[in-house]
Amino acid sequence: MFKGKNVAVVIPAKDEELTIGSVVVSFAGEECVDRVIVVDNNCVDGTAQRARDATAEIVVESRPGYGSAITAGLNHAFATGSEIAIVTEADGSFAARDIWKLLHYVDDGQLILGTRTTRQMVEQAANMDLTMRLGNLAMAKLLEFMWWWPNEPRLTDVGCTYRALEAKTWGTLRDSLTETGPAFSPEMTARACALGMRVVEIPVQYGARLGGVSKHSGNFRGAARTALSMLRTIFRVRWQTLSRSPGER
Ligand SMILES: Nc1nc2c(ncn2[C@@H]2O[C@H](COP(=O)(O)OP(=O)(O)O)[C@@H](O)[C@H]2O)c(=O)[nH]1
Ligand SMILES: [Mg+2]
Repeated sequence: MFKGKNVAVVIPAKDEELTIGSVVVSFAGEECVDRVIVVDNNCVDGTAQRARDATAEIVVESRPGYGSAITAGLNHAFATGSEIAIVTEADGSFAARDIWKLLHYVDDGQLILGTRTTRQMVEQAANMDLTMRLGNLAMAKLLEFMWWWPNEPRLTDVGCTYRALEAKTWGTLRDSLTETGPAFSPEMTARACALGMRVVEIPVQYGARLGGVSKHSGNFRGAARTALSMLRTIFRVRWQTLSRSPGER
C-alpha cells in the first residue's frame, strides 16, 4: 500500500528465467508493493515457474509483444483491485527501491515516467552507451517539441519501461494504444500528452541486465529497428491528433 492505495508491479516477460526470480523477490520486498504480476508472453523457458515460485501472480498473454504484455498486465492489475500500477522490466536493470520515487510523484501527474539518461545514475555496464543516450534524448526532445503547446512536457527518454500510473489514467489511455511492441512506451507518452495529461519524468537508476539477452536493443540492428518504430509511432500519434477535432481525440 502507498498512502492507502493498492500497488501492483507489472512485469512483461519474454524468456527471462535467469532473472525473473530475483526481480520478483526484490520488488515484492518493497513495503509499498501489494502484488507482483508477471505477464508470461509465450515464454518457452522456465520464466512462469520461476516467477510463481517467487510469489508472483502470472497473467498469460498469447498475443506476442512487449506492448501486448504490458496491456494485459495493466488490465489485470486494475480489474482486480489495484489502484496504482508500476511497470518495470524482468531483466533486473531497474532498482526496486526506485519504486518509491515514482510513487511519490503520482500525486503530481497522471503518467510518471522514469528516465535512463541521467549519466550519474547509469551503471557503466548498462545498455545505455552514448549513442543510446543521445538517441533516446533526441527522440524525447522531438516528442517534447511536438507537444510543446499546450503541454510543455520535459522529456529526456522515450523507451523507459519503469513508469507509474493510476487506474483512472489507464482507463483513459488504454483504448487509444495500439502498439504491440516496444513502440508502446512512446505511444503511451504521446497519447497522454495528446489527452492533456500531466506527464512527469524523474531519473531512475539503470543497470546492466542480470542475465539473458536483450530483445529490443541488444545490438545495433535491433536498436535501430526499435528506434525507427518509435519514430513512426510518435509521428503517427501527432498526425492523428492534429487531424482530429479535440472531441475525437
Ligand atoms: N511479454 C513480452 N515481454 C517482452 C518482449 N520482448 C521483451 N520483453 C520484456 O520487456 C522488457 C524489455 O525488454 P529487453 O529485452 O530488456 O529490452 P531492452 O531493455 O531494450 O534491452 C523485458 O522485461 C523483457 O522480458 C515480448 O515480446 N513480450
Ligand atoms: Mg531491458
